[in-house]
Order: sequence, then structure tokens, then C-alpha cells
Amino acid sequence: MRDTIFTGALRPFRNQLPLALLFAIGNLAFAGSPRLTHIYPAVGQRGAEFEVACRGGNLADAQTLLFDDPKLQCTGIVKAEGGQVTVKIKVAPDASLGEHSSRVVTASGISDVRLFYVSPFPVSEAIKEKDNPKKPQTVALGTTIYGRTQGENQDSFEVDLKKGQRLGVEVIGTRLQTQNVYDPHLTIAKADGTILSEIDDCAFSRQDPVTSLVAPEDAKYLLTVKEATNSGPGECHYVLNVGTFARPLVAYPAGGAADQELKVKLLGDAAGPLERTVKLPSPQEEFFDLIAEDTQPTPQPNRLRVSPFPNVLEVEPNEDVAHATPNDLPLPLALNGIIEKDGDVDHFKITAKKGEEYDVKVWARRLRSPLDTVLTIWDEKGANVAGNDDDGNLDSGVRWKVNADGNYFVKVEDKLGRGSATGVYRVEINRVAPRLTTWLPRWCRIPIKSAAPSSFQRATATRRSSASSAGTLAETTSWSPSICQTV
Ligand SMILES: [Ca+2]
Ligand SMILES: [Ca+2]
Ligand SMILES: [Ca+2]
Ligand SMILES: [Ca+2]
Repeated sequence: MRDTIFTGALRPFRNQLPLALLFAIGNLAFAGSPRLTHIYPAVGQRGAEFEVACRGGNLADAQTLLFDDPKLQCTGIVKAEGGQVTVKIKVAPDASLGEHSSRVVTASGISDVRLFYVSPFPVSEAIKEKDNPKKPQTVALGTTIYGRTQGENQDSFEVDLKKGQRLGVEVIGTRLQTQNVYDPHLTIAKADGTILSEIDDCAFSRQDPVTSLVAPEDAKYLLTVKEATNSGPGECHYVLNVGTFARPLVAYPAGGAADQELKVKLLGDAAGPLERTVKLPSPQEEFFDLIAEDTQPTPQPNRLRVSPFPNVLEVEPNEDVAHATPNDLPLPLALNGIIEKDGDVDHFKITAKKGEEYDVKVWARRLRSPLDTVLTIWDEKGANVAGNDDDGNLDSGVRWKVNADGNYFVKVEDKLGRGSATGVYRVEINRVAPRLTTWLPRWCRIPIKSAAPSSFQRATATRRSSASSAGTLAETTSWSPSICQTV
């Protein structure tokens, strides 16, 4: 399953269409099956109007490109044919930077979701000189480039930096591909070829590299984008943001109480931590996207959690129960800390009452921390009362029913004992509550074992989700064998 940097792809299209209509369109989509495999370019500057090509299938009767945010509007269809529709897009000057999701709406259905990015910078296509395709393209600081690096292709860019000036770079590639795995790789070198930074994958955007560095001297610096294995398949689209912007990797604390001001440190930028104070939204929102502004806006935000309960911040040293971070606040709470060096272990004291039931959820990797957390809850006698390593992802989570009144101790550590300055985590301890989630039915094609060794079958399934009053959520898959096909 393709990863997305945040949950933009899952953000509901709630401002766009009534729920009933969404389901109606969903049912139509089963018959019409418009497919959206790529948007090129999958980026546009805020405040700008431009054209993009949507490629896929059954797009001849396309009516619009629908975004999750009304500040991105499709203002017209330029040309529509079976496999491609070209549309005009207008992005409001105050549209959110970063990731958005979009679908093509046709007369007969609505396509699958693809990602689209809004940049603060002018956007242009990578250019290669015909007579000298290896010559780097000179780009200004504060530019968004899009292009392709198929097969062994490499695209090179040259930027001019003064000593001490920061260079921020983001590549978006894996998140744009749907038919093939495209794994971008980034190198930053001096003009003489000395490599200053080489990055393939990172916790912030997984297979898409981001980095920042401070220029060691006045000079020209070379950026090279390629597929990590020199064998880029398919379209291999990428988007490259280059500028003097800060590129923090995580925020600490990684969330706060709704409707309250929160002071956060943005960590991981080459020029050092940044401090910001933000007003978090109402508790209807689960997340807040923070754009760091430091000389230039950072094109992709750092995501914070929004909770209806207060924060507790760790106090080091807290390596054992005897030195646990003290806390007199009642649950529910969010415990925040950093596994800041190898071997760091953090403990927090909490108080709970018999019969209470809590969902204890760690937010670390899902907020782009490099940690693989392990969570344990101890009682005062040293008995392990709850714990978890991975709760459906690398972040830990457990439902905890309290058996006795008393003090308890929450322990957080990294599974491999690794820590770093960006090893941020947040443990949300919340009362168990009913939760209802709705979304479009999703059709997926998955391989099925076939008798013929050189072929496999694909079937189409509808996934439905349901929530009970107890808050449990089940996802069921119903198959439609009549449309199985051998390919
Ligand atoms: Ca990569
Ligand atoms: Ca710590
Ligand atoms: Ca510690
Ligand atoms: Ca884990």
C-alpha cells in the first residue's frame, strides 16, 4: 500500500459534496470506473492558475478535478479523451502548502485519489540542454522544479550559496507514482564533486528524501536527483523544492490541547532548532499543520496532534520508576518526550482509578519521528499491567482497563535502543469512547493465486467499515467474483 506523508489522502472531501452524493458517485464508479494514475505536474504555486494533465482511463467524460480543499479549484476542462484529461487549476493565495488529495469526477463516476502539492515557489519543468544534457540547470533559491528520472537518468541543478546560508531541499516522488515504485535519491555536492549530503530515505517522508545544510563557503552547489537503484520504472515523476527555507523534521512537543496556545520547538534543521508559538484549532480537528517560516516558507508542514486534554513534558533524568517524571494531573493526558540518545528510556507517573478504561496510543513514527516505540505500564508493585510494541504500525498502542486505584508508571523506549535529537514521541491516554468513521467505499485489485504460473487473477472488492457503540471499528471486504479477470 502506498504511503502518504500525512493523511491528506484520507482527508474527507467534506466541503465539496454531501455524503449521500459521495456514496451515490461511489456506486456509479463501480460501473464507470474512471481511473486516475498520474497528475503531471502534481504541483502548483499558491495564488497561480495553470494546467495539469490527469492520466488514467475512462476519462473522456471528465467534468472536474475535485480537491479536498475548496481553495484548490478546477476552473475548466481543456481537453478530455479516454486516457487523459487536461484541466485548469486555480490555487487561492491562502491555500494550505503541502499535500492535497484529488479525484477526477466524470459523468459516470469518480476516480481513485491521487496526491497534489501546493508550493510557495514559482513552479517550472526541469530543462536539459539538447547538446549537453548532463549540464546542470541553474535554479534560483526558492524554486519548485518537476521532471522525470526514468531508468538511469539523473537530473542535476546548480544553486549559488553564500557561506553560512542554509539550503533546504525536498524531493517528492514515491508519493506521486501509482503504477510503479519510484524511489528517489538526492545528492548535494560541491562543484568539485565532493559530496556534502547523500540521502535516499528519511523518517520525515519515508522514501522521498528531504534535507538541509549550511553552506561551508561561498560557492556553487550541485543537486542531483535520480532513482535510488538507477532503474526508474514507469513515469518516475518528481517534484523538487529548493530554497533557503528551514527543513525541520519533527516538532516537540508533537501536539497540544485544542483551542490553546502551544510553544513548540522544531527540530532537525541544519541551522538549529526553531521556536514557534501556535494557536491550536478546536477539538474537532485531530491535526494541525505547522509551516515553519524562516527566510522562506517551508513547502511541506510539520504535523502536530490536537487533543482535548493537556500535555505533560518529560523531565530528565527519568530512567527508572524512582525518577519518573512527576505529574499530579488526572487522566486523560498526553505524555511528551524525546528519546534523545541511544539507550534513553523515559518514565512518567500517572494516577488512575479502578474500573476506568483507556486507549493508550503512542504517536511517534506517524508524526515522522524515527523511533520504533515500545510502551509498558507498571503498577507500584512493579507488575507489568499493559504494554505493546506495534499497534498496526511501528507506534505502540494498547487498551488498558485499570484494576485498582493507584499510581502507575508509563515507560517509553525505542525497540532497538536508538535515540536522536529528533526522537520525539507523544503518548495519548484517553478514555475509551465511541467513534464513527465514514469514507468512500474503496475498490482494490489484488493478485490471487492462479494455477497458471505466468499469470494471476485480479478481483475487485468493496471495503466497508463499521463502528459499534463500544467504539470498535471493523473493516470488511466483500468480493465480486464476476469481475475477476486473468491478466
Ligand atoms: Ca528514496
Ligand atoms: Ca527522554
Ligand atoms: Ca530518559
Ligand atoms: Ca514499535
